Amino acid sequence: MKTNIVIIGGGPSGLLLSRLLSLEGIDNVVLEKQSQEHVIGRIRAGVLESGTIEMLKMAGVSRRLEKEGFKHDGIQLSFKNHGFRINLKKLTNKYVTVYGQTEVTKDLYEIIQKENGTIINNAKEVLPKEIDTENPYVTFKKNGIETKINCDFIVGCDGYHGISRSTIPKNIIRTHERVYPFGWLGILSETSPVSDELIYANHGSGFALASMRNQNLSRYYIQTSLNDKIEDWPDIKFWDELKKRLPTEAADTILTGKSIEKSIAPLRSFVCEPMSWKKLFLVGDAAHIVPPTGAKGLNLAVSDVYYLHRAFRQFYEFQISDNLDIYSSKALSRVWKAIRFSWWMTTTFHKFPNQTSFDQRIQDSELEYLENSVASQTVLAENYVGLPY
Ligand code: RFL
Ligand code: PHB
Repeated sequence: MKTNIVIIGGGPSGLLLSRLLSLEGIDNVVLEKQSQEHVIGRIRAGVLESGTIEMLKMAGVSRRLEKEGFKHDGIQLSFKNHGFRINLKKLTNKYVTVYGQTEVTKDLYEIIQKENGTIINNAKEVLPKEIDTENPYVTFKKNGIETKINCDFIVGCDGYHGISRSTIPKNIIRTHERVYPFGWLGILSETSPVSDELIYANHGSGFALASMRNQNLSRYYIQTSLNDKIEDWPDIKFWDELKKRLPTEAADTILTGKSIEKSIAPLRSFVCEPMSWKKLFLVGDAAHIVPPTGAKGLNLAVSDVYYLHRAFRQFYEFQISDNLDIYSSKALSRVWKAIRFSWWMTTTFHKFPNQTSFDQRIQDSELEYLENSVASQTVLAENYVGLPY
C-alpha cells in the first residue's frame, strides 16, 4: 500500500486531520487499534472553544453541532459555599459550546466514511518505521495479516498511551510532567442539568464540577483519592458528596438518578518536546496531557491539527517545508499556555493532601480576588474561551 500520510490513532485529532487533508486532496490512511464502536462509546470532553468550532466547520461537520450544541456565555465558580459568575461573553466577546467529544467523533467518522476516506479499525501492532529516512513506512496487523504502508510522513495521533512518541530517540526527546495526587470520579446521568451553566466548586472536602451534555443528560465530577475504586462509590454516596460540595442553591435543586456511566480518571500535566522529529509529527494527547479542569485537552488537540494541516497544505501545494519545520515550536507555544492555565485551575480548585491552613487561605484569597477584579476575571475568561491560534 502507498499513501501520502499515515495517521496513527483515530480519536478526534486523527479523524479531524484526516478529513482536512482529504479536503485538500492529500491522500491519507487512519490506523486505529480499537473498533469504531469502542472509539465512539468513550465519554470524554464536553466544552469546545470557538476555534475548535471553526475547525469543525472547515471539516464540514458543524451542522449537528450548530443545532444540538449549547452556547455558554458564562461559567459559575464557587468557594466557601458562595457562587459567582464569570461573564465570558462580556469579558472576551466569545463563548464556549457544550457538545460532547463522543458526538464530534461520531460526526467525523460519518463524514469520512461517506466521502470514502480510509479508516482502518482494529489495526494491531501498528509500528512507524524508518522515520529518519526519505522512505518512512508503517506496518500493522489486521486479522493476523501484516500490511506495510509506504508514505511521505507519519502522524502520531495515538493518545498518551500510544506508540508514536516512543519512536523519537531518547536523546532527542524531553518530557515535562506533573502528576496530581488525586483523580476525578465522573458520572453521566439521564437527568436535567442542575444549572444552565457549568459550576466549578472549590470545597473543603474537594473539587466538584457540574457539567452537562444536553437538556436531559448531566455530567458531574468530584475529586477523589487515587486509591478509590468505582465500587467504593455507589450512586447514592456520589450524589451525597456532590451535593455537599456544590453551592447550597444548586445542591437543593439537583435532580439525582441512576448513573449510566461512571469512571475515575487520574490527573496529570505532561508535555513532550519536540513534537516532531524527521518524518514523524505528534498531535494531541500523544504529545501533551492537561488535567481536565480547564477543559483544554480536546481543544489543544484541535489547535495542533490547525498548525499541522496548514503545514502539510503548504508542503503539497508549493513543495515548501517551512511550516512543517516550525510545527513543533508553533504548537508548543500554545500548548504551554494551556498547560499553565489548566495547572492554575487545578491548583486553585482542588484540595491537596497535607494542604495547610496557609494553602487554604491562599486559595480563598485567589478566588476572592477573582470575584472582585475584572482584570483577574479577564485573564481566566480569555484562557477559558481559548487563546488565538
Ligand atoms: P485520544 O482521544 O486519546 O485518541 C487516540 C486514539 O489512538 C488510538 N491508539 C492507537 N491506534 C493505533 N495504534 C496504537 N498503538 C494506538 N494507541 C492508541 C486510541 O484507541 C484512540 O482512539 O487522543 P486525541 O485524538 O489526541 O484527543 C485528545 C482528547 O481525547 C482529550 O484531550 C480530551 O478528551 C481531554 N478532555 C477534555 N478536553 C477538552 O477539551 N474539554 C473537556 O471538557 C475535556 N474533558 C477530557 C475531559 C478527558 C477526560 N479523561 C477521561 C481523561 C474529561 C475527562 C474525564
Ligand atoms: C465535561 O463536561 O466533561 C467537562 C466540562 C468541563 C471541564 C471538564 C469536563 O473542565
